[in-house]
Order: sequence, then C-alpha cells, then structure tokens
Amino acid sequence: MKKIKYSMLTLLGLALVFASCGDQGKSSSNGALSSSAAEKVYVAPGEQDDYYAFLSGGYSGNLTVYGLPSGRMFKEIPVFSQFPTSGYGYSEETKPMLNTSFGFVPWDDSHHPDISQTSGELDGRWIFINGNNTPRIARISLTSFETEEIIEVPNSAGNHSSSFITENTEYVVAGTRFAVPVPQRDMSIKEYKGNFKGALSFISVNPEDGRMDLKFQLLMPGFNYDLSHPGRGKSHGWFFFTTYNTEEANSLLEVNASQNDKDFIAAINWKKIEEYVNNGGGTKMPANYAHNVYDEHTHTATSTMKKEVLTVDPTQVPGAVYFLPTPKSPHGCDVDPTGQYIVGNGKLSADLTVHSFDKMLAAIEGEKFDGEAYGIPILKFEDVLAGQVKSGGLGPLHTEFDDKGNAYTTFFISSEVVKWKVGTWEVIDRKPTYYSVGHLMIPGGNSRKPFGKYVVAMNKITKDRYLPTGPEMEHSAQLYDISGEKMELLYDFPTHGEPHYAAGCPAELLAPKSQKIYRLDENKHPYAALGTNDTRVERKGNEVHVYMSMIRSHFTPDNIEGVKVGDKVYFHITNHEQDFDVPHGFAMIGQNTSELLIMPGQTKTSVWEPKTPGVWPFYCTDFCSALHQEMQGYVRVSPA
Ligand code: CUK
Ligand code: CUA
Repeated sequence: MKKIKYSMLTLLGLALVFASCGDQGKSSSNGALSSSAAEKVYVAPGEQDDYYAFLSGGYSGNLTVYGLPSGRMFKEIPVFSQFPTSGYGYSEETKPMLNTSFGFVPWDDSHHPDISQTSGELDGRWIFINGNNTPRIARISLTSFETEEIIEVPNSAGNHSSSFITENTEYVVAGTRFAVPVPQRDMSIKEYKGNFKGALSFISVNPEDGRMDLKFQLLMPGFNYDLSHPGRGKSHGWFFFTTYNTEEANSLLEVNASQNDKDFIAAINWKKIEEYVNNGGGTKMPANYAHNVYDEHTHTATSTMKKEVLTVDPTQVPGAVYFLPTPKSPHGCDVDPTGQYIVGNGKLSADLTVHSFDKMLAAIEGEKFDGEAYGIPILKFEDVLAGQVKSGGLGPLHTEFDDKGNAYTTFFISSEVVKWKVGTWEVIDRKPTYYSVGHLMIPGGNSRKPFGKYVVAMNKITKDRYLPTGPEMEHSAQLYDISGEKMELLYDFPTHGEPHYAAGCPAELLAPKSQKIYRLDENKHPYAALGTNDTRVERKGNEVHVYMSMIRSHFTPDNIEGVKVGDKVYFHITNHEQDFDVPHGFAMIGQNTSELLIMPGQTKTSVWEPKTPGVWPFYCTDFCSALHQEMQGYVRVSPA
C-alpha cells in the first residue's frame, strides 16, 4: 500500500514538474504518463468520444464497442455466442442465428472485424467478423448495432484469414487456416501432403441490403492460410493471403513446418476468377452450410441449409493466382493505402518484407517465374521485393497505416510498436507495449483513408497493468497518440475476451444514424400484440401461446391461468414503448433459457416448460420506472 501511494505521489510530482516546464508527454520507464496525456484522453462528463472502436471478442464470440480516446466500453454486441444480457441466442427469434451444419453452436472465436467500404473508404454501413472455430462470417448493422446475418463457410476449418472486405464491399473473404480433405472424408492424416486443400471463399455482399452469398471457393494447395488483405487503389481486384506450413506437414513441430526459409503470399486476381465464374466456369460440389438471416421487421431470424457450392481450381484460370515468396512464416498481410505495397510480417524474423504491386505485375508480364507449386507460378523474390524494413524488433505480426505515409508494425516478442516510413523503409520511432502485442488498429488504417490520430495496441499479456483479479486478467489495450513524429502512450484500458483485431471510424460516421427505436407500426412479427386488444392466451394442443404487451409499468395479461405441467408455454412479448432507451425485460422463475431484453417496438419470444404445479411469478428484469418493481405477474400451473 505504502509503496503504491509513494509512487503515485511521485508521478503526480513529476506531472506537475513537466506541466510547469511546458514539457509535453514525457513518460517514465514503465510507460506511466504526464498530465498532458491525461488531458488527451479525458472526455468530460456529458461529452462524447471522437471515434468508435470495435474490438473482436476472441473466445467470447462477440464484438465490443469502445469510445476513443476515453477507452470506455459502450456495448457488447452478441454475434456467435448466446448472450443472456439481451436473450440473443436464447429467444426463439434469435436461436436460428446460431444454427450450423454441425447443429446449434452457441459459441465461437471471433478474430477480425472489418467495416464496409465504398471506393476504399469506410462507409459505416456494416461491420463483418469471422467465427474462427466453426467457420462463419457475420454481418452486423452499424445502424441497429445488431447481428443481421451469419453465413457458414463449408470446406473450411479454422476460418482465420477472414473477414476482410474488398474496396467496394463486393466481397467479404473467408480463408481457411487448416487444410482439410475436400470434401471431408475418412483418410489417413499422414496422407495430408498433396491431398488436403485450402479453401479461400469469396462471399458476395448485396450493395442494397448487405445480404451475403457464397459466390465461389478457390481450392488452393494444402497450406495454412493465415491472414489476408484486399488490394486497393491500383491493386483493386486482387487479394493477398499469407501462408505458412508450405511444407504441408501434418504435425507442426518446428522440424516439420518451419523448414522452408520462405513461405508464400498468395496473390489472387479475384476479378479474373469472378469473370471465369460468370462465364460458367467452376464446378458445383455438394456442401452443407447454414445461412441465417435476421429480418428487422419481423424481428425474427430464419435459418436455411444450403446444399451446394461452386468451387474453382486455380490452375484452370490462367493468370489469376501467383505465389510471392516471403521469408519466415509471415503472419499479417497488410496493404498500404495506395495499394502499391504488400507487407508480409515474417513472425520468425526481425525484418519486414514489403512487396511491390507494380513489380509483381511486371514480373508476371515478363513471365519470370521461379518454378511452380501445384501448377501455380512462383515469382522470384528479388523481382517482387520493394524493400525490407530493418526493424531491430522481434516477432512482427501486424501492420497498419496512417494518412501521412507511415506504417506501424507490432512486434510480439520484443513487445513494441515500430513506426516506419513507407517507401524509404526507415524506422522513425518505437514505443514499448505492455505486454506482447498482437494486432493494432488505426481507425480506417486498412482503407484508402486512414484517420491517423490514434493507434490502439491490443496486448496478449496483462500481468501488472491493473489491480490483480486472480490468475485470470482481462487483456489490455493501449492507446497511443500518433499525430506527431513520435508516438505517445496515452492510456491503458481493459478489453473483453481476447481482441485479436479491431476496426474504428470517426464518431460522426455512425452516431447520427444510430437507430433509436423500432417503430411499433412497422413491427411485422407474426406473434406481435400491437394493441392491448391483441393480447390473449391461446392453446394449440400442448402449446400455450401468450400474446403479451409491456409498457411502464405492467404486463398485459399479468395473470395467466389454464397452463398445465407438460405444456410448452410461448411468451410472445411486445414492448409498446416508443421512447428511446426504455427497454423492459422478462424472466420466468426457473427458466432454463435466459431472460429477454425487449427494446421499444420489438417483439421477442421466450419458451417455458413448467414441471411443477403451482403459481409461478415472472417479472421485468430492467429497471424501467419508479414502478419497475411492480412490473410482475403470475402463471398458474395445474397438474397434467
Ligand atoms: S491473429 Cu490474433 S494476433 Cu487471429 Cu489476427 Cu495475429
Ligand atoms: Cu419494465 Cu422494469
């Protein structure tokens, strides 16, 4: 205790000294900060942040919404995981969202969010995120901040090089991490090499309503496909994927998989493949995968099982796929805002490899190949290399860009962010991270128009950054000011789950259009009780349907009789409020699904199967008015 107090006093003293000298942003050895940093992150009560940041929730399966610079968490958006806070994945309306060909999978590992773009700039319509475990891509509305669609990705496993989008949101791309037998079948694992395939999926996005459709799958050689990025500007029409284990080892002990000094970045001309497919190319293959869509008017999701996928053999489309040798097991694959440079972050190396798009085109033109892999031409390393960043760091993972021609790369092993100049490759600055940074995010930092004010580093190890909470600590994020020549560490804040990547945008892109209510007169839910006259109890065999309304501060009906043990009771509950931010909740005693949180104008359904005769209460779970505690009711359950 004494020690903590002492060091805080010292810091305050230092801050005062710096402030009085007019010295800005000096930091002590553990990254602690001066008062100017405090001012930069301080958002006064009643004021709002300048940026939204959407952090993936990793194994929470969700997406969290933060404000920058404050680091305040505003919301957790449920995507792939059941979420009792809202009843997502528990209510009858949302359960179909979590259907897959493996059955109901109420969990996933979400890694990479990406905001939709028009002409390479963030347009703030939707945000996409991948489920890494049970391969899925979700689309979330940035108006309602709700998950509207989830599409499963067949023939894929460990959906990691996803969900990055092309410059006009033509496609969201999902690349497999694991190579697997395609189609899946019983075979010896030892026969992996030459037999397994890596599916790279191009999922088209309808520009009107965002609906996704799996347009085609490229069946690539059986490497591991790690991360990807679209071309932009001059490289629009291309997509780049890092690979590892190009040895195709079935066990990744280092002796097997990291033998090759260079793996590849796969360069895919998706425009060419799109043309090929539009002209009838490709092979239809049976495949089972779920496509789940949430309708904002019926407030209900439907799940459809698809039966077929169009596959493309890359060797059948000449000029569409090339391999760019890239040293030391590249992880991140990042394209600069001009689309000229493709950065491969070789995680077993100190240097970054930057490829040139122009040089790549010239090498293809000159047909200067260095052999081939499974019929796919390999370009010569020297012919495509734009430059190397001699970083002095260790374990580079991911790179983002600002609007001034600079790049920022994370180094996991040496725990730092390194700023370097695109084109000259010189290192400009480096700052430590606390500790072991994975991804980093600059709002718009993977678009043609980055907003180079802040970078958020997402760290894998937290250790001593917060008050200890037992063996398990939340991951830590750190905010740096990057508006000057040197980066300045401003702030630490905890995150939820394991944020792998994040996406951010200026507040004014989303805040004005954020939806406030669902209009009751637009509610098309088949079981909605839109007026009090519609409220009723109906029996159909052993199903009892309760059409219920809720408004401050009562449920109608609130005394329900005629229910028997063995019945299935459906509570279809409509919130009649039409004021912003007045939800009501609903919870039935002993229910094995979660409570529901129902927003104004919305209808949700909860199922209850009473087991014991009696008079059983339900109540509103959200404190909604001074009479919230009075918002309650009873169900009488009689013997069967
Ligand atoms: S991965 Cu996590 S630090 Cu899934 Cu983007 Cu590199
Ligand atoms: Cu409605 Cu509390």
